[in-house]
Amino acid sequence: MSPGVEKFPTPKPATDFDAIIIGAGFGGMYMLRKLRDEMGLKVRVFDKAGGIGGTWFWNRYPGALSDTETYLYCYSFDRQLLQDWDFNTRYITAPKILDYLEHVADRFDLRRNIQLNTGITAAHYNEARDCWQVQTDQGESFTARYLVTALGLLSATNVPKIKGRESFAGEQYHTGNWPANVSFEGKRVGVIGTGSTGIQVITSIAPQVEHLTVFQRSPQYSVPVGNGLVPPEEVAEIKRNYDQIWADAKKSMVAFGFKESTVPAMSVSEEERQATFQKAWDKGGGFRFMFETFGDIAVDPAANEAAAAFIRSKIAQIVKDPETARKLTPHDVYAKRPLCDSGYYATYNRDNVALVDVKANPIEEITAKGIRTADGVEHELDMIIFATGFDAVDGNYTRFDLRGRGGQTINEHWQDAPASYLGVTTANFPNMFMILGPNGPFTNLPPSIETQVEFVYELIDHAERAGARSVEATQAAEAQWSATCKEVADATLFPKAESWIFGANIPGKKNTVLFYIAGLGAYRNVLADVKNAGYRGFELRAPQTAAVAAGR
Ligand code: FAD
Ligand code: NA7
Repeated sequence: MSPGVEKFPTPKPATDFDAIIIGAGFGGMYMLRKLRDEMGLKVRVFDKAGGIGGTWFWNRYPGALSDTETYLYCYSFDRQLLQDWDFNTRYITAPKILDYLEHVADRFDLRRNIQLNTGITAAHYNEARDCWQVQTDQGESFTARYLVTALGLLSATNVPKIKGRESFAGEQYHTGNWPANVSFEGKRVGVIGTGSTGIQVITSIAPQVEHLTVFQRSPQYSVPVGNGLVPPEEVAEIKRNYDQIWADAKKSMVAFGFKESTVPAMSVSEEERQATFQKAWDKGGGFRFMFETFGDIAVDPAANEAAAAFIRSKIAQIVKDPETARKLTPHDVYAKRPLCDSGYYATYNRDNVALVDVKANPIEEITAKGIRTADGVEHELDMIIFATGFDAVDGNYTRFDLRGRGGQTINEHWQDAPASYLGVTTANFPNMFMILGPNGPFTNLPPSIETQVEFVYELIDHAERAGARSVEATQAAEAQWSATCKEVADATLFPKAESWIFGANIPGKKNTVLFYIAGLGAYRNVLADVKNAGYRGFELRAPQTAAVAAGR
């Protein structure tokens, strides 16, 4: 038994596990490592997937690529892991991210505590016994004192309810649940959706398919990703400087590894502004374009319009057919998750690619042969790809039977809006800790995940040392955090664009604030303040000696 366990004197209820973690992606795997190896807890991770890796297990569609630069799309917690990781491309493809996570699982011997192919169907907090009771889709049930939900924020797939979908005689796939060995050769393929995923899949498969029809609801602002080889000297330099790189990233706003600009776009001459945008366009990277060029693109309408106009001018230059260019050109605010691509707009210059604007000409139904639009045209297809995104952030929470104190369901608790205290806990759900829950930071995610896992670890440690039976956020702290997140979001242009960042992509979903947009540095400062103030906003409850003694 590790020294970590021995130092906590309070008798604990007898449970199958000290902690159950749901989800074996970046978040769940690191949480397992911390709780098992550093605190000595008995832990089991469950995932409905057939492999570890979360997002990168599921999203195997062609062209899937992280648009965080490779050297920052990884864990930072282990220096040697960073030194040993060989990479040579600026951005990392999905299969390589999965390889990396597989390596992490082996290196830290994580697999022995991960149960795959097992969905959690219910998790109920049992107040009398101070524990979580968890049921799986394999008919098992387990108890644990702590529940960590690392369910993923872009994981619950959104398949739109389009009339006739079941009648389609060809193949149909959602990008977030992509099977092995899909072949495109000689096929007429339709892609619905042009977000980050749609852009990647469209650009990647266009040269492989016989014909591609893109069904676009909203035109998008996208800039080149700028992928390519990283010279070995640069990799060596990154490895030498890793400590500083992470320290800087964790103090920054979006944690994408560059210095965010503080220069207002309208404070420089038109010539300088265009030169700055052009430089960013040539270098590549969506977050770079939005945050490294000028400091106010996401907040000042004039700055935003300048950036948007620059991208529009590029579309006009790249796309040869004026009508296609017109359809591809956005006119709304540039305030969705910034996108980048490997030749997206130019793909529409190919003879085998057609664009259908489904806002002007909506999809009426899916037929056995393809997709019929309102103009009466039946687009004949062999395959339909739904690149239609996710029920983001709370989607996986509301899809299983999750109940806190007094049997309250998460849907009841989040009736007005998904809420949390600091993105990691929610009131009335004692001893439950979320990784990337609602109102967490909006950044390159691995460092935010690590930040949350480490905070949760310390909070559990704090509760254990105090001999508490449970720890939970107060309602007041949660309400205050929601108000803070709203205030921060309202000071930006992000709420003005309709996207998953505010739940606007799902029909019937309330449009609410789902992120803390002040950045990772600010977020880490808040967490440090909360901790230094004796975990302000959290309530520790004393052990129920009788219940503890009674055990299971
Ligand atoms: P996930 O990796 O989503 O893992 C959650 C796991 O929980 C899943 O395996 C799921 O099966 C499991 N699960 C959920 N509910 C249950 C249940 N009831 N029972 C059992 N198992 C369950 N982020 C970036 O920072 N940069 C990027 O460039 C980037 N690119 C992305 C590209 C795509 C296509 C997608 C979809 C996401 C991207 N992301 C990116 C976000 C990405 O999701 C995170 O970076 C990160 O992988 C999240 O890790 P996680 O462990 O929190 O969740
Ligand atoms: P997104 O960004 O939500 O994009 C989904 C796309 O699908 C988007 O273009 C939607 O149109 C479109 N969509 C959704 N429903 C429909 C229907 N019913 N009809 C037509 N088109 C539809 O998801 P992604 O997977 O691309 O990216 C999500 C994040 O994952 C991304 O930011 C990365 O972080 C990884 P819309 O634009 O809303 O009009």
